[in-house]
Amino acid sequence: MSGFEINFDGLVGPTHHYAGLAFGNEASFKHRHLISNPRLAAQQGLEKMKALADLGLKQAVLPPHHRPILPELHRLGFQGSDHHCLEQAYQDAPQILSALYSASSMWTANAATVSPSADTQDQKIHFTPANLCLNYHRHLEQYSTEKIFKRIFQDENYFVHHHALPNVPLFGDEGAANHLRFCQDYDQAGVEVFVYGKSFSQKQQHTPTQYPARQSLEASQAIARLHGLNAKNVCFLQQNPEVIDQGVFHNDVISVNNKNVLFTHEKAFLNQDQVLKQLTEQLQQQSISLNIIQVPEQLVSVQDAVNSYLFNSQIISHPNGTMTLVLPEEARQNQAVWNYLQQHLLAEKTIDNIQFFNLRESMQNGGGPACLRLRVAVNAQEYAAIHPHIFLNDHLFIQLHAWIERHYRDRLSIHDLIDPQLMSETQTALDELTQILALGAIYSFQT
Ligand code: SUG
Repeated sequence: MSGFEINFDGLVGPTHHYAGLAFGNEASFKHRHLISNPRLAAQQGLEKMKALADLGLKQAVLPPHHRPILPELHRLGFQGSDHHCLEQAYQDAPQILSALYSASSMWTANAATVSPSADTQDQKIHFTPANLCLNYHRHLEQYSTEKIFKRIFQDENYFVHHHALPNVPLFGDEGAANHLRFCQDYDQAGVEVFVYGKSFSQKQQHTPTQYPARQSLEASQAIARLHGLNAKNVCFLQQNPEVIDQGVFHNDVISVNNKNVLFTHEKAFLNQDQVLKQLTEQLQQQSISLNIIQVPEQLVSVQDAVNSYLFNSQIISHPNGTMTLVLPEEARQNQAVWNYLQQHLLAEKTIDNIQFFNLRESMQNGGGPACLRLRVAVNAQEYAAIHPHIFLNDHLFIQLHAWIERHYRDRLSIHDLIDPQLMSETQTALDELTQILALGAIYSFQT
């Protein structure tokens, strides 16, 4: 067996709700305080996983993080019984309560940056959890992410785990959402491209003015060093600040790649013509011939790309060499995007098929198909060393489906977060999930 890529999708947690927490992510802002449906959200994500597993891809599940984070409420000065703390927080600081209940760990493209063993000096797979330090609710994820990853990728012969970078904007890191890896085949050495929004050390004229640049160059450089990547096989590209200001809060909202294919909007990067020419040459030196599908503004505007999440898609490779683009339903509903897909993308023939999924519950918080998955390229030995019980097969699908039915609510408002019942329901659900996935004690209430 040669190498392949595993998609690790985050299961949506039972406290999924709309809080408007992510400044610069326009969907999050637009849908704040809408009533959510956690059960539907989890089912929609699980259906996507099942469809990809049915296509013969390796598909794994990452558990949600434990919520609420009660010790954090105490740290912030809320005192008394748990219920009293929740009520006080709801009255005084509802945004903090939402943050401590957020199910944002579902977007596992932001969980970590992963470098496959074919790229690293010690020939092991390296993981760095993202610190997500520009958003309070998201920076809380890094600790559980590290713990869960160490549990799933335990064997030190194959896997190396780093701590998240320091929690300051200088090292702001959003994980794989700002990371592309080009290769001829998954187990061959690749070129890793780190896309940053801002540099603190380089004198720059161009930075966004409306919305924050979440990923820093300094963070990307630190990860390349930590992972032992060869400088010849690394490239740092700056995101176009203009598109960050139009709601492209991560690079994966405007570009996606698979193997030697880059699917991107013409406005994704700063000095795009020049940097893509350089990238093509760099890849050529590694015997990788870059195939760029670049979408002009004239056919799909940045605004249409942000609204439809055309680029927050997954390009998947089938064993026969064909590729499918996995898109959110919103891309079918956008006329400009639909026309582009039919008249240009499919006619161009790099991508052979397109498939749409309804992920509306996640989309309304700015999370499309690509946000929900973390890619890990492995060889056969590494695959065999991964915790086996998280791989989706028909049996696990049925178990998880029933588990969601048993434990998830079908409506959740911000006000429901003070319901003590929600806290105990969530705890029971996660306790049971760790048994289904045979993960042992990974949550704080279990230790
Ligand atoms: O960080 N939304 C997430 C969406 C992450 C999408 N991931 C990728 N593009 N890879 C974010 O902006 C909204 C939560 C709320 O408002 O309730 C949120 O965190």
